Amino acid sequence: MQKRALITGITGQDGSYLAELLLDKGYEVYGLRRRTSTPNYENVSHIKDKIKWISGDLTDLASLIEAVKASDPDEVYNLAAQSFVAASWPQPLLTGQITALSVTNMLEAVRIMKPTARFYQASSSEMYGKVVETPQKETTPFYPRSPYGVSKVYGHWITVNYRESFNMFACSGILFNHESPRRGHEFVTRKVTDAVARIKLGLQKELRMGNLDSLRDWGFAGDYVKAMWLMLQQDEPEDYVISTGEMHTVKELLEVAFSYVGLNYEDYVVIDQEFVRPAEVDLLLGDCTKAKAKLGWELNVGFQQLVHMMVDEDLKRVRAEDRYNQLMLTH
Ligand code: NDP
Ligand code: GDR
Repeated sequence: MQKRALITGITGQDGSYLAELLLDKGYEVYGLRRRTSTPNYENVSHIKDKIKWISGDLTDLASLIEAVKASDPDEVYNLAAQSFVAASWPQPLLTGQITALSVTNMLEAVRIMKPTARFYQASSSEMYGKVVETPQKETTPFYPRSPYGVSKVYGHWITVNYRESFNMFACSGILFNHESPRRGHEFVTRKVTDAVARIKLGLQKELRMGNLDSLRDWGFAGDYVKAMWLMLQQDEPEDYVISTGEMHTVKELLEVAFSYVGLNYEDYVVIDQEFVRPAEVDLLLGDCTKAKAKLGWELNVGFQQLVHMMVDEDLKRVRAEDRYNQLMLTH
């Protein structure tokens, strides 16, 4: 029997890689998309026709009930969120509504319509926030440092609660930062690799950045979505940390990205208070021993390879956009 999966946040970075993975495995993939005046399918354009699209919004329970009814899923992956930490200070209530409370909407929709469906919640290393213990593992206490982090803690515990209250197969994946050429442009890796491409091609002169000292455990999104799927294939629902176990500063990210195209980041980077956060998460380093042992999950792409891959893709894209703009100017 062909399995059916419902993915929220399918137009985002992780949703697009997960949809690819599930389509390759022969799943029927349903994607929840919210209405926007100008729809953006950039990340899923290559598989758009293979996805069964359902309209809905995470903040609207009725639409989620309809979505679960229409897709009748074996597995539900709840990836939708207001996912940009920096935006969660100027928009704390919106972040709370989408990233926290709406997890309950999704769980309720599943509980009411298809309680046997397996449920994945996209939890985050941002829940650890202030350093209590390193490396951080499933048992490390949470101390979030942003409205986003606080919201994810709610999403995490309500998922655990539905598992314990209603015996639902609900798992929470505590994923550390993961990146790719499909990463949103405001996140630090993509902001840097896009700027490196533009500076190299003479289209940008400087790069304005915030805190260069924070340490992150950066992996490749394509590897991380495999862990999401693996969690839902186990006999028992559990929570897992997914990480590389290696950390780098933002400064190292700059060094690797700029030196790859023969440039020195110090010639271009300007510190701008606009990008410094009201409260910072200084250090994230994950211990994914449990995932490796129980899920058999493995990493394929390392830090340097990831940054180089992103720079290569941005060079290709920016070159193509520039050629197009030149063509438009001459016509
Ligand atoms: P993205 O920001 O790339 O994608 C977010 C997705 O959520 C988009 O498809 C967006 O739709 C959708 N969305 C936002 N609000 C709503 C809403 N109200 N109703 C329906 N859909 C909505 O995130 P990522 O792919 O990077 O991350 C996926 C999930 O994993 C998120 O929950 C994130 O918080 C979490 N996470 C991410 C990590 C990372 O390093 N990437 C690490 C740990 C957790 P639209 O296209 O319309 O904006
Ligand atoms: P993060 O990712 O907040 O860890 O959340 P982001 O890439 O935004 O920031 C990483 C670190 O870089 C520092 N930084 C800057 N960040 C941005 N965006 N822009 C800058 O100019 C800049 N300068 C320095 C930040 O201060 C921070 O320390 C991501 C998101 O995907 C979340 O959804 C997810 O839950 C966590 O990762 C795990």
